[in-house]
Amino acid sequence: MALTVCGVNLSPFVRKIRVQLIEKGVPHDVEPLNPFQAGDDFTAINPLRRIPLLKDADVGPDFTLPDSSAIAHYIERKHPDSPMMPESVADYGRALWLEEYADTELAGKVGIGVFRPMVFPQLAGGAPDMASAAEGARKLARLFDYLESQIEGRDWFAGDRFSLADISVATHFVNLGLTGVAPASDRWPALDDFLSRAFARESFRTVNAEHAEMDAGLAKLNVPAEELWS
Ligand SMILES: N[C@@H](CCC(=O)N[C@@H](CS)C(=O)NCC(=O)O)C(=O)O
Repeated sequence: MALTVCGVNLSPFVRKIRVQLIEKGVPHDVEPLNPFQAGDDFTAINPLRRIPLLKDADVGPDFTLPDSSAIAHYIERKHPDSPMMPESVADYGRALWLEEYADTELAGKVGIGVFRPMVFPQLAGGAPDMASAAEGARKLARLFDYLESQIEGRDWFAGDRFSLADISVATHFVNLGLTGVAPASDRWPALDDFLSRAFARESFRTVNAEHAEMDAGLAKLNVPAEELWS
């Protein structure tokens, strides 16, 4: 297949690209690449040493593209059918902004703040750092408030169809879910509904099924929502 997505399935950014490709019906391969174990040659391909990385054999055997946003918009240009970006200029801009917000703010506060202390030690055979994760989770209320304000009264974050903005936001909630944390539905009902709609899609169901067994074996954060966000 022409396109190959390199990375690991627990990465929210790798998931973002895989969900996009599944939604668009674009055939692709997935190749394991762990950025923490990659050799020195990885630095020449991506000086930031991060995943995902896209290979496109149509361009040439050495063609690689790093960064989920660069990759996502490259894919939109290369495969314009089943567009994952809204048509109207205003919604297009809004989708770009929400993608950026998710890639930076959500990624930092969810990924570094909660997912890493909970899941990384367990993957290495140790115990989760519940105290750090709880401290990280407390900081999420402000982000959930913002997302609630942006999704209230609508089905999708940008325009009236499922888009890259929705994928970019929802993918971080998959990682959050693996820690046992989810936005409380009584306080953030529109966000909770949005996540149910997004995760019911075949694309998310397909990629999430890959780590369902691992999810069941992971210890979850043992602090109730009322205490986290009182
Ligand atoms: N802005 C980048 C972020 C990618 C990123 O941070 N990926 C993580 C995995 S989820 C990574 O490769 N981390 C390796 C590291 O921090 O050394 C993108 O959108 O692709």
